[in-house]
Amino acid sequence: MSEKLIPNLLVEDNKFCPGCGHGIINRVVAEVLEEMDLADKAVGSLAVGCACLMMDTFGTDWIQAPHGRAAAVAVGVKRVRPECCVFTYQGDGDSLAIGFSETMYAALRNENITAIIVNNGIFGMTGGQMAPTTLPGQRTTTSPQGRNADTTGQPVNIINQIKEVPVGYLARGSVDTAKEINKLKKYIRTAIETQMSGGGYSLVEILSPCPTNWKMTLEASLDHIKTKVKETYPLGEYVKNGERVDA
Ligand SMILES: Cc1ncc(C[n+]2csc(CCOP(=O)(O)OP(=O)(O)O)c2C)c(N)n1
Ligand code: SF4
Repeated sequence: MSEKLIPNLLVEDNKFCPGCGHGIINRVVAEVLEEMDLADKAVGSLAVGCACLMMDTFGTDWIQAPHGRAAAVAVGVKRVRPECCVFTYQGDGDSLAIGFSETMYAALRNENITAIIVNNGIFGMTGGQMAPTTLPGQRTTTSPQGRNADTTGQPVNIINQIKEVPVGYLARGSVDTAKEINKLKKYIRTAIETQMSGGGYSLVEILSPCPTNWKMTLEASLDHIKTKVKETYPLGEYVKNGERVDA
């Protein structure tokens, strides 16, 4: 008997660069939706960035919002189709720069949607510009001397912004090791379970490599996440069933 290795939702090979974290995250999301029997009920909302490459290869229904507005569109879909599993899939530039307001207000209203935010610390598709999540000192195409937090502010930690208000589920995962990918899958499953049981807003932020714009090998990119990015963005669950579970 042949073993099913690739989720049916991944209808074509992805178009991400070699070593990109988006490909792993796509697979994890697809596995969770299929295992929960939600593939036919899922509606994704995305806007711009490398996430958009999914629309041709990830076989669920998609709506493309204007830059940053995926959360607002997802809220509209969920309110009129509450039986659907409605999720946003966005990069950090999209969801936390132009879309910061939409992301925050969906959380502040505890809207019953799931936000998936892929934090690679830069604007990927447009060539590696500084994002709200760029680490202090990190060189990007628009901060060639390294990000100066005195003039550009501290990195945005969306989970710290949201964890003080009533929401259903908040977690931060990573794709830098197989163990972390397994944990990430549990986080995404719990987030979607929260939504489908009417438990309110759920968000999973994911630390993800962009070897192309970091100008690093994949190995160096994963090491960068382990040794640098996690210091600023600690992993784990922060809110579960509407209660704080972080220390
Ligand atoms: C209104 C508008 N402004 C700017 C852009 C250009 N733009 C396209 S993708 C992108 C950055 C996306 O970065 P991010 O959300 O971090 O996703 P990544 O590509 O890194 O996965 C920008 C600024 C646009 N498409 N529309
Ligand atoms: S530019 Fe970066 S985020 Fe975009 S597909 Fe390539 S590696 Fe992934």
